[in-house]
Amino acid sequence: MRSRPTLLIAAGLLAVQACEAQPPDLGGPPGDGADAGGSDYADLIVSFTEDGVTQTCGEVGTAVCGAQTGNCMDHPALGAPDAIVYELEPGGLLEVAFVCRPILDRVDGDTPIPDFRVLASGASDSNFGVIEISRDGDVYQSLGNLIRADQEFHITDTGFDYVRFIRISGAPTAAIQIDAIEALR
Ligand SMILES: [Ca+2]
Ligand SMILES: [Ca+2]
Repeated sequence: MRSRPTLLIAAGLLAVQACEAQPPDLGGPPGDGADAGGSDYADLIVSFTEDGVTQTCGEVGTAVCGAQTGNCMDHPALGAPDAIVYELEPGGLLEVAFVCRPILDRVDGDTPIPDFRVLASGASDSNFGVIEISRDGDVYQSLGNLIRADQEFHITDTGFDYVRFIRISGAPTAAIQIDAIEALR
C-alpha cells in the first residue's frame, strides 16, 4: 500500500509528459485534449459535402485540440489512415484542420521538403482536386491540384511558415477517395 502514492505520482508525471506539445507560434491549444501531444493527422473536420449538401461540424474560432464535436466524430477523413475513405464528390468540398499542432514548413538547408500529404486515391490529371491552405480558416491560398495517390505538398511557395487548414474541392468528373491528411514531421 505504501507504494501507491509513488505510483500515482509517477503516473501523473507520465501523463504530464504525454500531454506536452510543441506550441505553435499561433498560440495554439496544447493542453488538455486527448491528442494534446500533437497529432500528425487532421484532427478536426470543419465541413464536408455529402450528396450535394454542405455539412458543417467544426467551429473554427473555438476549436479545441482533441475535441471534435457534432456529426463529424466518425468522419472517415479524420485522424490516422484506416482504409476507410471519404468520397469527395464532384463539386464537393472537404475542409479539415490541424488544431493540436499546425503543419509546419519544413526545409533542409536551402532545400524545401514537403510538408503534408493527402492520403487519397482516384485523383488524376483529368480528375483532380484543388488544394487550398489557410492559417486561420478564413483566408485561403491555392496550392495546386491533387492529381495522384498519396501526393505530397509544399507550403513554402505560399509564404506561409505554417498552416492549420486544408480545403480540397471536388474533381469535376468522379469522386476522389480520401482516407486521411497527414502533416509530415
Ligand atoms: Ca516545406
Ligand atoms: Ca480514414
